[in-house]
Amino acid sequence: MRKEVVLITGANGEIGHGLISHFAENEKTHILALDVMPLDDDLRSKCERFIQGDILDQMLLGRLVAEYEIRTIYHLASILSTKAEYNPETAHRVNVEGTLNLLRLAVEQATWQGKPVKFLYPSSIAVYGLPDIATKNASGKIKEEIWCQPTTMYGCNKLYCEQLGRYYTKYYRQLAADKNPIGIDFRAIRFPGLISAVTTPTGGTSDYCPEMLHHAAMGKEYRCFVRPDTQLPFMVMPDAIKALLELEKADQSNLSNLVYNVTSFNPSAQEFYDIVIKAFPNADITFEPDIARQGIVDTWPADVDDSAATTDWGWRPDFDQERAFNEYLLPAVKERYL
Ligand code: AKB
Repeated sequence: MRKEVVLITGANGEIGHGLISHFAENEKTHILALDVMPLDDDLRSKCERFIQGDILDQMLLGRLVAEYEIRTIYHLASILSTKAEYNPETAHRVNVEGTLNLLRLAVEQATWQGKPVKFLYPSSIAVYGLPDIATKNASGKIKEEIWCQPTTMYGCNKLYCEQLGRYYTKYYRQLAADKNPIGIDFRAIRFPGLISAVTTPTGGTSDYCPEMLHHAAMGKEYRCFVRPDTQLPFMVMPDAIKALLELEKADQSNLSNLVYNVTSFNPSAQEFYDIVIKAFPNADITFEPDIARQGIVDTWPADVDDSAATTDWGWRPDFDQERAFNEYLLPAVKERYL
């Protein structure tokens, strides 16, 4: 008998940390964790098994199919927006070919199991591409179907993988004579910038908020790479984990979309700075905008409309801006660094 597991790729990343900790504390879930980097020691004991390996390694993925019954996949592995711009072709391989490998694995598992495998995919506000700052300021809350003209490789990859998810769910091998109706159940969330109190992001362009907070708490100087008036939607990590878990549990018949926006609050960089400086009055933070990275952030929406998620699966964040800082971020970073 193959062991029933939940597969988490990119397990050592920020969302992986939150997800594995949640499963370990709240649910009897056997986790098969995969990452190209070693998994942090405190997470290893929470997993059934950790494999250090690459999602581009098809032999490795083939062995997983043979050994485990994978009921749900949280495919978190990806190269984020800033890092992707330094090597777009490598990013494409990891973000697109890697996802394709996992989708294929999911279909194979579904065929063995005789029922669809759930595939949870973190997409991003990077799929949006607003043409200029005037349009961004005038657009308000962006719905899922508009301004999907990304300007980054990462954004292109995420948007395309959403489409691959749709294809594998609804149209895979649609002309085959032996067409197998059992496929995958793809569900994606377009995350805003994420802020965790226990990990710091690497390689993203929304990283200025979490970086500002963690540098201030550590007593390290921080040069913020965007203008003070820059505005993006954000969410704290516990709400990101909650969103993934709630979408996973949602009744399929209630889901009118395969892809959903979620958000919580959307401070300007100046507002974020004001809160951080109040909590850490000696923090050494200055604004030194990097024109290229600023250009990317300026194409992302100032806010998103997450009403479809609210209607279809009852989405509501636990943390608004005030609660996020007062009850999660500030107490946790102070305990961690001070
Ligand atoms: C990034 O900045 O690349 C990510 C994202 C917005 O998806 N945090």
